[in-house]
Amino acid sequence: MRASSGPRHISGAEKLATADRLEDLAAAMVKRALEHDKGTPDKIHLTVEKVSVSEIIRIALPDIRTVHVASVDGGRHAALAILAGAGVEPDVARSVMQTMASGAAPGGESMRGAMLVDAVTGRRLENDPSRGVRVSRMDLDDRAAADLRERLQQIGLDNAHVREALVLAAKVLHAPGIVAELCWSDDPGYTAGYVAAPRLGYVRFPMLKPLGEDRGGRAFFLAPGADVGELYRYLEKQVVLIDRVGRILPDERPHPCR
Ligand code: WAQ
Ligand code: MG
Repeated sequence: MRASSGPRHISGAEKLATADRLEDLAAAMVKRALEHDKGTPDKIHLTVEKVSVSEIIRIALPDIRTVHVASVDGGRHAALAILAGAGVEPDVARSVMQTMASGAAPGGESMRGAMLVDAVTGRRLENDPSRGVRVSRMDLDDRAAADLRERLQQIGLDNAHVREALVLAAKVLHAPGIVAELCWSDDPGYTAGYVAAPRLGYVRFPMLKPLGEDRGGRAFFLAPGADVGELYRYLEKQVVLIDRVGRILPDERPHPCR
């Protein structure tokens, strides 16, 4: 589903389901589009595509932990340290964060999808800087979904932002040539964001942007020489079903000396 108001992207969501659930799912997606925090859309796209079971890759969710930062600056500082640890050049991480904060699409709006960035040179590699790359065709299976909700409930984090971000990050972390992902929401009421990396898992920061701010985004940092065409194919087309959850690791405080 993708909802917009004039040129402005409002919300989007991806699901995988069996054909018998299609009608209910379509209704739920329309309802969701109409009830978004960012406003009422004047256009809702529903795209339904048949995929065959033989195309499906099954993977696990990443481990998840929260770093309890006390401010947006603290959050961004801690996120930069994690990105550097994952192999993103510090200057590149800083500049991408700055771009995201000021709206990564031309005109200073949020992009509809994600930036693709060379983790060493900082070069932007996406074909269209307004759209970016949109990750699609991924979801949890029923058992993993129930398992995830139960575990997230225990730590007070069972909300759609967290569940869907984990699913998207899981697919991204399995992509060829991915070094790390940086994300924070474009919903004005949701300040949390995360850094994800293959060896570190999903690291959340409750504050990565100020309350009321609607510029959000995603950046996928790539190893130099990564095959951008293959990455597009994987992120947009490969069907990925998540059948296992990851661990929930203990909460952390930011390291004061970093
Ligand atoms: N593919 C690529 N980029 C996307 C996609 C997608 N399918 N969906 C959204 N984006 C980009 C786009 O630029 C949005 O502006 C931006 O990401 C944010 O999207 O642990 O809610 O759906 O507490 O607003 C993360 C923290 C929440 C969750 C992320 O993202 C937590 C969130 P949103
Ligand atoms: Mg949003």
